[in-house]
Amino acid sequence: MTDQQTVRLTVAQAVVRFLSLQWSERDGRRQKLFAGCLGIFGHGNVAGLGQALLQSELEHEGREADNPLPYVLSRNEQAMVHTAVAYARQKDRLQTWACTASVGPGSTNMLTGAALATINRIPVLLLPSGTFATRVAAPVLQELEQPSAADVTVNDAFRPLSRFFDRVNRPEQLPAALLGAMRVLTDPAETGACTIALPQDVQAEAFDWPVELFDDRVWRIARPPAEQVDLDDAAALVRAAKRPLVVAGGGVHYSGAEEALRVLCEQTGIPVGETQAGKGSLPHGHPQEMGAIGSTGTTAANALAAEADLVIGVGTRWSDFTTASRTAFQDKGVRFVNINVARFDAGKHGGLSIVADAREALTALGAALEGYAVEPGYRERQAELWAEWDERVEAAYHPSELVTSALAPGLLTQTQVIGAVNELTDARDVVLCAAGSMPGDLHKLWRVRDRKGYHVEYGYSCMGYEVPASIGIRMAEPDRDVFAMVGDGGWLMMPTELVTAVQERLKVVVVLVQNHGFHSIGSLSESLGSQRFGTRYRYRDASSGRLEGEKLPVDLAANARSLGAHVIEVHSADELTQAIKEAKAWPADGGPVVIHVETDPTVYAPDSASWWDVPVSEVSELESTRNAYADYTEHKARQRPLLAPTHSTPGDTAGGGS
Ligand SMILES: Cc1ncc(C[n+]2csc(CCOP(=O)(O)OP(=O)(O)O)c2C)c(N)n1
Ligand SMILES: [Mg+2]
Repeated sequence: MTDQQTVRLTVAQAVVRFLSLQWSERDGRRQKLFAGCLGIFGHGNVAGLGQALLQSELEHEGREADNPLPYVLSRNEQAMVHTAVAYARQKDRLQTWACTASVGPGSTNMLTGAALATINRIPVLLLPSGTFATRVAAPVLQELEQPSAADVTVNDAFRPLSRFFDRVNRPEQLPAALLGAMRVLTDPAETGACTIALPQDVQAEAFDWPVELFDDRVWRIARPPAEQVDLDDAAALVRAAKRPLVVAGGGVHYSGAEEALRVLCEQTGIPVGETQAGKGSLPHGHPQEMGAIGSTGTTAANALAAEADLVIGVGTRWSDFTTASRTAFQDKGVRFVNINVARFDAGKHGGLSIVADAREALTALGAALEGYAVEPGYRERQAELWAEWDERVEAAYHPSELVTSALAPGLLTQTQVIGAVNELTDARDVVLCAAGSMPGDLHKLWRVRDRKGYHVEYGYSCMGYEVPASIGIRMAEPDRDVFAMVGDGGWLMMPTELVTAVQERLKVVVVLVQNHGFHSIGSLSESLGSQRFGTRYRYRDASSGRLEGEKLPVDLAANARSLGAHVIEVHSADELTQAIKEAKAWPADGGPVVIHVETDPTVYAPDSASWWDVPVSEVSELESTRNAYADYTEHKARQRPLLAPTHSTPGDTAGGGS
């Protein structure tokens, strides 16, 4: 016996108590790390974490607001991870949710969410349940049996998708697992899905825990400063550049670096192109704001990218959409400076790495660039390019009579829908999207007026993210209205989470864009010579045997209504205006509103003058494919390796011209 003070709890009770006591802190502000626990119970967790969460809820009966780990029942385990991710992203990664799922399919349903969280660098804590650690009654219901590896469970599938993984087979292992997960969740460079697999028997097992496991614990979110040598080199590179360009990624938002970026850009005149996660880094209308960059970019940002001799990436992981599959940057001597809290991203494109917090690094770089500004001609070029683009956006928001009269009765253009939502919502409202043709159109066209007003998940671009994510955003910031733009394809993947919004009386607005199939992949297919094959929602035609028959008699408005939403069906621009106003006036605790609108999938947003690498069949019996392949090889020729190292001494080899 020792004089160690202990408290006897089950593993699950210990998990709940521990999570209740975690805090994050940044810039002197402290907040709960976990807003609560999302879950769906089954035999893996009902008596373990389920019992522990019940106990916590009952302890706070009548004082629900004091319950440190409230439970929210979701409808699908993938969806609950999306909800947690959206919440964490909206909270700049300072707060998140835990997610508990049952053994087997309940847990593996979370895999897609895990991948999405890790790819987008968003913290979520996943608690999949596992089959008996003791294995006395194996195989149990839903247990995977691998004849060649007896200790493998379906939860091993989380390993490659998680930034931290542990399985607690013995209660003694729990403290280290919890502390490890907290460390990674709160590390801005490492963060992503953190998974602690909890076998069903272990969850219910009692243990004498050291009391200090349940002390309040504060995790300070680091703001590592840049090293002076790196800043000096970066400043020298900027001073030597004629056409510098900033590419702002999600890291600008997570760090809260928007103001530092604005100051730097105003001081120097350096223009900014934004990735999907970085959109809104500068507000719409700022003179250095060139909007979206890359495959779904504005012609303004893309023209400047093509000419840039120095590209300063801030908090970006340089996805192919950002680099237009490495065709965006065409200057022969182009060099990169990468400001990123993750060394992994900072090293990309042979860039000069500034491994630092974005806000800290931008502020310090601004100081190092004292007295420097781009030439006036470069500012003029930015203004011209932007004016030209903005005019196109205006025309897309308000299509001419010529365009609208060509549409079938009752149809609107998608860009018209985007325009109406943009113009009739408040600056602080959040537009939300993830997959289909809408993310690209929003990236180009949406006018962001608030740093947290744009939420497009485009790391995993996961159909079905939108409805569950709208719940996460609304829970994170109940004083903002959230408008989820969802295609009919995306809707059909995950409409059911609407029921969770009904249950929680959450006002979320879904703009459900019906175009009878995949506008996005349909046009991609056409451009690649595959003739929109298999991308339309049609009956199988009796004579041809192909999916080319009549449109399907699917009533998605009725579908939304059946799930408990208030549904508004619109058939004209005026009705759309009324619907958005009605949604805005909808009570804050009135539950979900769905605006159902049909659009014409053959009217496109303005072109980006850019490219995205999707391979085309090299040989084909189809002329359409052969033509597409010829086109493809032309684009491929513009692709660049972006390998040239950016040396620290300008005038030596960096930016050296060829
Ligand atoms: C889960 C998932 N499956 C498949 C895809 C590939 N995909 C991207 S967009 C798309 C079609 C989306 O259709 P819809 O939501 O109707 O939007 P639209 O293209 O019509 O704008 C598909 C199948 C994906 N991104 N996510
Ligand atoms: Mg569609």
